[in-house]
Order: sequence, then structure tokens, then C-alpha cells
Amino acid sequence: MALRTKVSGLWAGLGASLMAGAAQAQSSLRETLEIRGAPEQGGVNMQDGVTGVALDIRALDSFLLVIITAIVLFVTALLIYTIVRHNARANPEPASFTHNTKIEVTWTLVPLLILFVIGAFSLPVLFRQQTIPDADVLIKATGYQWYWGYEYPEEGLEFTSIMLQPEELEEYGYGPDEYRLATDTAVVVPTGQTVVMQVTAADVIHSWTIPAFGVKQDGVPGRLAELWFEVAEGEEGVYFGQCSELCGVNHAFMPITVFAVTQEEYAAWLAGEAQEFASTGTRAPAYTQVAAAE
Ligand SMILES: [Cu+2]
Repeated sequence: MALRTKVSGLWAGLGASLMAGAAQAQSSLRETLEIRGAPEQGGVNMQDGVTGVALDIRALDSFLLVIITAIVLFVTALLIYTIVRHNARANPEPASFTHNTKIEVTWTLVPLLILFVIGAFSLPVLFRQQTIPDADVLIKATGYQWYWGYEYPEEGLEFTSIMLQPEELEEYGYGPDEYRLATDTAVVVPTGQTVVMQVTAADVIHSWTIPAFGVKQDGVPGRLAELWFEVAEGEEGVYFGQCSELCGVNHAFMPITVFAVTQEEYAAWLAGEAQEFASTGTRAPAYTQVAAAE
């Protein structure tokens, strides 16, 4: 807890007015967006998928549920049959054979066949997820103890994303339910476009994920991994994720917030960020125009 205080204290000290300026650039976007991807109290199902890969994962999950249920029912029925039919009272003289080739071949081949069928449906999803297409938008996410940093290298834009404290939520347009999900700045992405996210880390291993997008990727120091997603048009909204690799004492306090917006809103946001930098001419701690500074 001492470390956490130290981190938030550090950021609070980095020029409150500049941070507020950066927050303003996004607060107008926040107002137009519904919260779409968030955990629900008591929920057991996966969040609704808004990318092709996420929908594939949901479909695979439902399909596996059918197979698993069939296996559970079959094994339970066998157990019950054995308990009733072969107990000492019903079957006082047990059989004494130890091998049955037919049954042994069957119980080897049938599970093999089941695994083969599962693999035939699961591998294509894995390949779709792991084959990185050409990017319309390229973003780099870097995990730090304990916050995320983002760069839009083609736009020369970079900023950090820090979890909001309970008393800050309202100011940023969130409610108490979004504590430990909402951050001061969000990753902004356009819908209907392929976003490639490079994921790495600066200190220890972190993991970047948005459940509704069906993506999760470890950020490993010294390595640049990639993930991709394309949020379907019409699915604009706020989506949350959380660091998913145990990374230290404040692992639970470095959430991920993504604003999925229309392409027009995205272009306007980028232009707004550029303008804001031009007007201040300062390397703001939250948003920094590195290209312009060069
Ligand atoms: Cu982490």
C-alpha cells in the first residue's frame, strides 16, 4: 500500500493543470459512449463479444460446453450403473477377468476422436487470433509497475493511463462500479478498422487484455508481442480490461480502458490532441506529441 501511495503521489505531482487538459480532450468522447464491456455483479457468462475473434471464442465455448456436458452425463450414468449393478449385494460373485481388448481400444480411440474434433474447431480460432493482419491503426502498449503507457507511433502521440481513485470517478464520467476499471486516459480506437497493438513491458511481465475483444497478450520486458482486433461498426463504447499477469503488489490497480469510437470521432480526437499540444507547446505528462517535439 505504501508503494501504491508513492506511485499515485508521483503522478499527482506532475502538473495538475496539464493532466486536466488531457482529460478534457477525452471527456467529450466519454459523454457520447455507453459502457459496453465491463464485468457484471454476479455474472457468470463471458462479456458480449464485439470482434470477430471474440465471437469465434464464444461459439467455441458454447460448442465445448455441449461436449463437456455430454461427457459428464455419460460418465455419471456409467458410475450410477456400476454402483447399482456391481455392488456386493447385487453382484455377490464378481467377475475375475482383467483385460478386455475391445473396450480398451474403444476407450482409447473415442477420446482421441473427441480431442481431434475439438482441435479441428479450436485451432482455426487460435490461428485467426495469432495471425496479425496489416494494421490500419498501430498502438504500442507498455506495462509498468503499475500503470500502462500507450504510444501511437504513426501519430507521434504517447501518454500514460493511470487508474482513477474512487473520488476521481465522477469527474471523469464514471460511477463507483467502475472503480479499478476506469483510467484517467483511455486508449482510443476506431471501429471497423484493424488495430494492431504491440505489447511489451518495462519492468516485469504484465498482460494486456480486453475480454469483449477476445484478446490477451503478455507484455514481456525486452520483447515486442502483437495482438489485433477490429471492433465491429456500431459497437462503439467503453471497454474495460485489467492487467492479467500477476506483476506485484499493485497488480489489481492497473486497469485498461478503451474507447471504441467511429472513424470520424477518432480522426477528430487525433486532430484535437495535436492541436492541444500545439497550443501548450509543452510535453504534457499525460499526452505527449513526440513527433512535434522532434
Ligand atoms: Cu501488471
